[in-house]
Amino acid sequence: PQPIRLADYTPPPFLVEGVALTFRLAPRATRVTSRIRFRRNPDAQAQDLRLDGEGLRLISATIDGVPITAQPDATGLTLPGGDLPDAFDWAAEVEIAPEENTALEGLYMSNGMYCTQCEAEGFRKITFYPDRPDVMAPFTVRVESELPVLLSNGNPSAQGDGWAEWDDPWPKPAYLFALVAGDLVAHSDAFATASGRAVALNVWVRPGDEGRCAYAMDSLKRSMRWDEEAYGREYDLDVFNIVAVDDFNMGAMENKGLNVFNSKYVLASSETATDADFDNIERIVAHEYFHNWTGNRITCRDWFQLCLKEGLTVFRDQQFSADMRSAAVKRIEDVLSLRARQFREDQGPLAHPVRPDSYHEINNFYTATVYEKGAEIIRMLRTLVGEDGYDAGVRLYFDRHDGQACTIEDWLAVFAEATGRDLSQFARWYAQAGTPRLRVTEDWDEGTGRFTLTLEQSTPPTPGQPDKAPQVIPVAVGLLGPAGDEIMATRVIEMTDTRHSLTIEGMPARPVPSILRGFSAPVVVEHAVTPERRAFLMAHDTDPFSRWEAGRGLAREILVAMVRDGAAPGPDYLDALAVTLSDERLDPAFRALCLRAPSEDDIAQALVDAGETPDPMAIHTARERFQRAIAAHMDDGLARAFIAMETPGPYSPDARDAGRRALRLAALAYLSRNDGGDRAARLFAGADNMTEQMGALGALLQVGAGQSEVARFHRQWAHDRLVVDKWFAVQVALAAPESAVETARSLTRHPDFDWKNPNRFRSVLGALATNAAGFHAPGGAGYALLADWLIQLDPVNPQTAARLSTAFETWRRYDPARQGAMRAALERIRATPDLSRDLSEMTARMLG
Ligand code: HT7
Ligand code: ZN
Repeated sequence: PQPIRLADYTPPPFLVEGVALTFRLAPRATRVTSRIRFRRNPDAQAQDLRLDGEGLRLISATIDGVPITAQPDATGLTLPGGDLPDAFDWAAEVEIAPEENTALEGLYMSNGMYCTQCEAEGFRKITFYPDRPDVMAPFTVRVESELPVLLSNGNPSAQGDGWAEWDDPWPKPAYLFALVAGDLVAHSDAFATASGRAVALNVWVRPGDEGRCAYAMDSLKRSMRWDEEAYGREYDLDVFNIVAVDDFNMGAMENKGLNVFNSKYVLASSETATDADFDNIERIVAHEYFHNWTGNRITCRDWFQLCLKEGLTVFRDQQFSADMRSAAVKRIEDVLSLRARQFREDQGPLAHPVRPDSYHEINNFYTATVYEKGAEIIRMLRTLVGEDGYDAGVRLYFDRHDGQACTIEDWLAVFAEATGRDLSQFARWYAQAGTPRLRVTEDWDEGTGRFTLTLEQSTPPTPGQPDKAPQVIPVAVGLLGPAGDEIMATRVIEMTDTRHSLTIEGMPARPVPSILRGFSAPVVVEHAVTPERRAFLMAHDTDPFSRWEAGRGLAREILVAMVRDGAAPGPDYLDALAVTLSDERLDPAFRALCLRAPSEDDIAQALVDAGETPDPMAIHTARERFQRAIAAHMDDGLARAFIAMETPGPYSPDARDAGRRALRLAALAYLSRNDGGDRAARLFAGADNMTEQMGALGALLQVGAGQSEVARFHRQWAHDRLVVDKWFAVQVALAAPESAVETARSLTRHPDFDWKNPNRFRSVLGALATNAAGFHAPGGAGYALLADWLIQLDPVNPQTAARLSTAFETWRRYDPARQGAMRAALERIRATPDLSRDLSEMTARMLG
């Protein structure tokens, strides 16, 4: 099949002036009637009207009351343009079977509740419609069902026994349509907007879960206020509903006025959710809420422009979290995630531009590149145009494009206009895949006191893009004096050419540069720096990100050396880490991040960068020795931190207490290597919150203990689906390399393993892929197990299967035996009869 190409975009031949839908809900035979008012688009060349429709049983269809003669094919219905009046009413009735919908796209059922997921192309599984984001229309919806709660987009307009009607006045694309019907209860609240309008807020959950909604609600209210204050954006309906669903392919969905969430990102209590869960809930509630303006009021012209809404909304949720918590810690966490997910993607066969130019299945492009690199582009743009320029550009964007379906060109044009800058070179960030490399060299002339910093950029080839042009790279640089004092405050070098030099005259002594402060661009810095220099920056850099980065770089180098020749970490590093651990001026959350060893995947990537073939087992062993060396060297300091970071009083998910717990549990993980898990066993036995219970369990499993705690944990939490997900995941993720595959295999036979539930599937098979040494254990059993399960899942839920197939994206990194086994697994998947478009595209791209 031919891919869909950005270059082939044409405007819709007909626009929609209004849509009225009626749903008569029944698990196997839901009737959907649609009345759609079409009008010919004056900006389009005359064309046939394509109505998308998949898996629909057409019962009747008329145009202005006259039955149509056209017959649907497997993907929709074409109405010949020449036969159509300039404006007409379409009326149709179709039948669908939500209970049989296991793919969780369109209208489906989860625990007796009806819900929808229409992004990207799920609406076509509900009724015939031009299912493309540039067709925006106001919708009214009538839902008929015996279930007590009947929800759709917009404001409630009328309701009676067994029915409810909803009216969404804001024109929207079909991917933002939503309907929910179920036996639900609400945790309710209210919000007064800046202009004084009252908004009713509800978080809808299954009965029994209403006590676990407070944090999501609080996050929602803080998000609403923040968007008013930071971006001047008010909410625009009388009601905002959030619904928690157990069976969900991703995190959450920003349907207009009716956000649908994976229950994992709504439900939280101190007993059942970890600090990380609370953090995610805050972030994701904010993200979906922010989409109301960046995505819903202004949407994407086509799916190639996905980063227009996603990159911007991720950037906005990052700003929000930075304001709610520690900005420095948030930045480090975002960079860790970017490197782990996006850099990895960018360096392999799945690399693609932030705005791709072709696809087979758009669901495969909800990637770290579109989301996270997309957010980094917005951050760079803000750095380049300045805060005021950014605010002016954003204001113009909302003023000019409200109610429209836009492109990246529209987005960049408002900044060019508001600031007078030429952003044509900057636009390359959207078009070129790959992570730029920034080579840094220094020149010091003792006699004249002249210091020169030279930067050279290059971007490696990526699939379909052998040659890259230079990009605009904002490089934030500062200089420190030999005593650790800041002698040049942060300055942003705007690099536009392949090579750029900065010379500073009259320095009394050789300065120490601090490069890429705040991680000012998503690039890899190649700078040959001595360990002493890194330790110096780790102790003195005034930029917290760069300070952390210096320690991280040091740890990475030590680990690479340990993998190569079995070396041990030297006292310099260990002493510097000990100083950081006990420096009470530093935020505990920051110290916890400094204690976190680079992941096995990071070390593998560092070896690949050095032109070597990573051995996952050798990496695992080296990392374990590294952590044991830290534990042995810092036992006293770790023990002190473990005690000092106790959080007295009732559990609070706030950043301060969460940071203390993060440091306490990081210390515990090291201490367990010294005490065999005694402290962890005691903490597990007495923990009154899930953060400490899970932290203690993880610490035990990491040292090969904890089997009785595993059993106890399951007995305690067998009734709680989200906690049981954690129970599955932790055992697989932290299993010893030799037993990880068997652990995963035996858990797939556990009676609680409900493989059709995406969270549960991910908790075993997704966790296996995160256990690098276990997944890559010699013999290829991990690859075979994952391939078997992806083949089984694909016909049931292709989207989730395709997403998890990315575990294979690094296959070319490894030795011939592993490469052969991974390749064989991918080929076996590819050869499976009737493979979905999702998984076919992924395997084809990975195999190259
Ligand atoms: N815009 C949404 C992306 C999405 C999605 C969400 C849930 C299930 C399937 C999905 N397909 C695409 C989520 C977001 O970025 O906010
Ligand atoms: Zn989003």
